[in-house]
Amino acid sequence: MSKSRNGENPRSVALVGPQGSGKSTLFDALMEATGATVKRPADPRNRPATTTIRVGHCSFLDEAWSILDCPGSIEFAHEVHAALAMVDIAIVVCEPDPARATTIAPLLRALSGELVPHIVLINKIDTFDGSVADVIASLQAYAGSPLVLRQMPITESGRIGGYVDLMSERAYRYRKGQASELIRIPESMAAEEAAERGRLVETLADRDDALLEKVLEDIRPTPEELYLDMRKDLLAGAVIEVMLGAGEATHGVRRLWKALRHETPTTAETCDRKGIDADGPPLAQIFRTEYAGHTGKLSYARIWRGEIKDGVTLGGTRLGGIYHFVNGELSKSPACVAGDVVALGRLDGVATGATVSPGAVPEQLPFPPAPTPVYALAVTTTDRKDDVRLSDALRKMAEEDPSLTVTQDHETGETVMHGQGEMHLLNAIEHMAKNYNLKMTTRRPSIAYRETIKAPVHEHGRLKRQTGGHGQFADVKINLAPRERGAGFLFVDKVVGGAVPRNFIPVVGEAAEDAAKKGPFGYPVVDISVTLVDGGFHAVDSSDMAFRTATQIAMREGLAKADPVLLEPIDRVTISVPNDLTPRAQRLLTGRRGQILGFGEREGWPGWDDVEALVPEAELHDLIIDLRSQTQGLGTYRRQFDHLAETKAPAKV
Ligand SMILES: Nc1nc2c(ncn2[C@@H]2O[C@H](COP(=O)(O)OP(=O)(O)O)[C@@H](O)[C@H]2O)c(=O)[nH]1
Ligand SMILES: [Mg+2]
Repeated sequence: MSKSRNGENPRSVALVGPQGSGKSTLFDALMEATGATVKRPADPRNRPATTTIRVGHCSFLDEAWSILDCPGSIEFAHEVHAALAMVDIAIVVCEPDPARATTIAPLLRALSGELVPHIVLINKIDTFDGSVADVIASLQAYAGSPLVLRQMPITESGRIGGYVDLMSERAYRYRKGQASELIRIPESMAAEEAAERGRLVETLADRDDALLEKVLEDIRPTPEELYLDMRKDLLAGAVIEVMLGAGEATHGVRRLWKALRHETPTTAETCDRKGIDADGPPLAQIFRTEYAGHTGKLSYARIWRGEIKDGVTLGGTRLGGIYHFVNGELSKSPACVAGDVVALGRLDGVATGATVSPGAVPEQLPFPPAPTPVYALAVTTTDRKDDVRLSDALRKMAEEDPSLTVTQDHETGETVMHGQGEMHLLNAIEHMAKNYNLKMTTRRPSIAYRETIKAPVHEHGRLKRQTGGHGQFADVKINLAPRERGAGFLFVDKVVGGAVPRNFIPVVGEAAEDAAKKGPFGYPVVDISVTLVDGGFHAVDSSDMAFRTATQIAMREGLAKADPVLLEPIDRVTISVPNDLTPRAQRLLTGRRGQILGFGEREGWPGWDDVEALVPEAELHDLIIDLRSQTQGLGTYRRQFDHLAETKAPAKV
């Protein structure tokens, strides 16, 4: 594509909002309105949930655009943050339901925090029969700046059939699949319309003295003055424009396009907002990585500066293809320019988030950090022969998705995937099954139980074997004693008079420590001391091997008699929720054997609480699932290992 036909740089917009609010449907409608073809799902009610950013390129009134359709589920929030770090503007697509306003609170917070200009679209207006003012009032509670209604709904026979644009003061009737029809403002609405426009003008006048003067002198501002103010305020994050629409019925889609066209910041303005120098060598930033079949690795990038031609060296690798997304297909281009969002081919070794420049190592632009994992699953192949392919697939998956990490548990031998929820991980498993032809099973990861002893014991281990000529002999007497929690393993030598020769003593120490790696319940034994107090040897038949075996015997028998107990890891867990849900969070924790430590205001989050508790790790596996289901998906938690505690839970070996 490169530059727009009118010579302007391409601009980009992200569609964000909760799952099911209609972003993907709106994406299709926006694309279709420009004449692009889109592949619509056979049944719109069965559109699969979006799990990765979908990019589309199109041209509206001779200007080039990239649209980024983002996932809605909180489990894929990292993709959303990555997209927001790239685009010129975001459209927050919401349900027309005041009760659902809380679900976009974190998003509105992130947008105002990161100063991304945004428009709120109250969607699904085709089936809405409530009050738009109520929806706005409920959203306002979570927004960082005043929401200003741009379009006033016209209700016809109980349904919203059109709108009055409050800036141009023109009225339109929606027509499915077509541009809306210009109509006269219904007379019954005149007074209400004047009041609503007055509110809009006043909000804009807050930041424009010339406009304020006109308001005071009762002079009517022109639509052009209002357009300019709206654009300026939107850019500064001082107001949030609210529009109405219905992607499915294509209501308000052209109106939205026009707003985007007038109000979306240019690449230069976005660079300015982000502190990226306008002058300098070409610059691009990778925001997503994908392994796409025969095309190989694709790095999605926003071009911030200059022009990048295919074949140049980026991040030490020769660029192997520049792709735009035209009509739902990858389309190869010889070059891309500032403003473009493209996929760059075969940039091996270039990670998601990296800033690249042809032939150079540029300063790295900030990129959203990967979120802390909240859910984990152990994964195994059903056929051991596939193990190598599994680790290769997992490495690529983790590279594609920074919010997915993989660890290898040496103690249990488990390969564990960590991520943002059940859907996130199962989605990754499904992707691997399909793209790498792997058969896998998953289960909850094992808990790292430990054991210790509660009573001191004296134990005697003796090896005496006579097999023909050369025999084996060793004799050890040890005291086993519990140590303080966290004190670890200690070996003490108290042998006197050479009962055990010096050269065998370290062997006994090592064998004792080794034997403690697996206690009577099958888990590592911690916090004990082993004191060698006495023993015996034979000048010919004693050996390292014999002393090792005798020590093992003493340890095995001694540990079993020393009142062994199982220890489970306890984590310090902090749940963050809107404070009306604090009691719920507390119940969730106490219901999981949690010991509440307290709660208080979450720092920097007015209206939110942090609830802190000590909770056994064994109870945390699906905490995030319950927490989200009880908090409309808003609750989050973090955890940290705190200590080991005795447990009555039966040992599962
Ligand atoms: N009534 C109505 N339903 C819509 C509209 N847009 C989308 N939907 C429905 O809302 C559901 C979710 O749509 P989708 O675009 O997948 O939402 P996303 O999760 O935000 O991408 C689907 O069943 C759509 O048919 C709309 O404008 N009006
Ligand atoms: Mg979607």
